[in-house]
Amino acid sequence: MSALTLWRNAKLATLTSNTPWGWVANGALLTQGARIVWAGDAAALPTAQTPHIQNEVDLGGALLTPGLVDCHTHLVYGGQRAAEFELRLQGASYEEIARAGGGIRSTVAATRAASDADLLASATRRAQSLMAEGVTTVEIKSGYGLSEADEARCLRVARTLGETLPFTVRTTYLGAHAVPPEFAGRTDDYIDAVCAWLPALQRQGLVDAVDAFCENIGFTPAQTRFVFEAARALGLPVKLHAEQLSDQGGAALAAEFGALSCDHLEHLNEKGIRAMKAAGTVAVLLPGAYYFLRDTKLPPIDALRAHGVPMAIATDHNPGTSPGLSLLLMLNMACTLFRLTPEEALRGATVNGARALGLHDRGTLAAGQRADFCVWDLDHPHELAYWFGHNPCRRTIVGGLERTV
Ligand code: DI6
Ligand code: FE
Repeated sequence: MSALTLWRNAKLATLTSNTPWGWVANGALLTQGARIVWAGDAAALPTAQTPHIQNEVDLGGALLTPGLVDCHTHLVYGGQRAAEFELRLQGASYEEIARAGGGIRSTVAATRAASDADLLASATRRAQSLMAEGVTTVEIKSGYGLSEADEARCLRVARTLGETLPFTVRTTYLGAHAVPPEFAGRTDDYIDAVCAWLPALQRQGLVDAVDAFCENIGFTPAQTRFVFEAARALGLPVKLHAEQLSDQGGAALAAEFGALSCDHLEHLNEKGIRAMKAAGTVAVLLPGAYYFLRDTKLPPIDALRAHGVPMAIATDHNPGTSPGLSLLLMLNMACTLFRLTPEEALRGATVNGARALGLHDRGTLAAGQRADFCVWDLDHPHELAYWFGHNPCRRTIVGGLERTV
């Protein structure tokens, strides 16, 4: 057996069981390379393993959790939209700005104008902010290129981030985010193009999943179905921006395609909830967008909980509706605004976030999982959802190695 590292003298929120937090008061972890080989009560450390321990790290009684997973971001884009924020403060709505050609389309223009190096540099800085708070896996969507070349460019930048920074990147193709100016008035033609670009993007290894914006200012369920059929034909999993601003029945449609997740969900109805439950689809809640749009319609949290639909929490980082880069602040907002418990919020940014990406090898502290974990300057995990504007992340271990950001 090859060398083991013992991480000892820690409090563990393993999140492995239904016991509160999967709590282990006097815990330890054994890692081998990029994997956890054992996690549990220090007194139960398997004696067969001890001769193979080559390194020992004393964590001084600190709190350990799985590495955080931000399962919904739009991290790669050019420009910013602070002027649009001011317009909204003066009374314009997000939909009005979008219909007038601003919104997503203005970021598309800025993204197309940006060089690859600029896109990579700005996305790197954003990724570093997320990582500083313990994010070890992030999903990044395209959707600000909206041409074959620019979508490929943005997805490539996202892949490059994953190759150059110490975290995992999963990429999602969101060609169906908005209609670009060259397709104005020809939405169905644009959807055909979005579907036609997909095989080449997949061949270049740029796509882990496919998403769409099913909305009155986005795409209809029928158009979304075309995109999903194209994804299914290539064996790619789907996700959906569903029921954010209106009830389009998008969640039920996505569930029909076995979607990994439906995201936003403020206007989700009972039928959608049942369909998501039956399909094993994760509900990704995005309190940053709810807050920044000053939304008042809450996602149906009680019903999601009653039906046992797994809930995830993410930043939705994007320049229009959620310019924040703190997943910990989202945990706080998930509790204050959406009334999740602190434990639901943490599970949402770890094990359920991973599940929303189709990843089952991370999100808990257990044998066989990736050795991605955070060491916090905290006594108890409920503090993760309590403090805000303060970063208690002391160390992050990714694939068994300590990272410096
Ligand atoms: N929903 C969102 O919250 C983002 N995209 C989407 O489909 C917003 C994108 C933007 O305004 O730039
Ligand atoms: Fe989004």
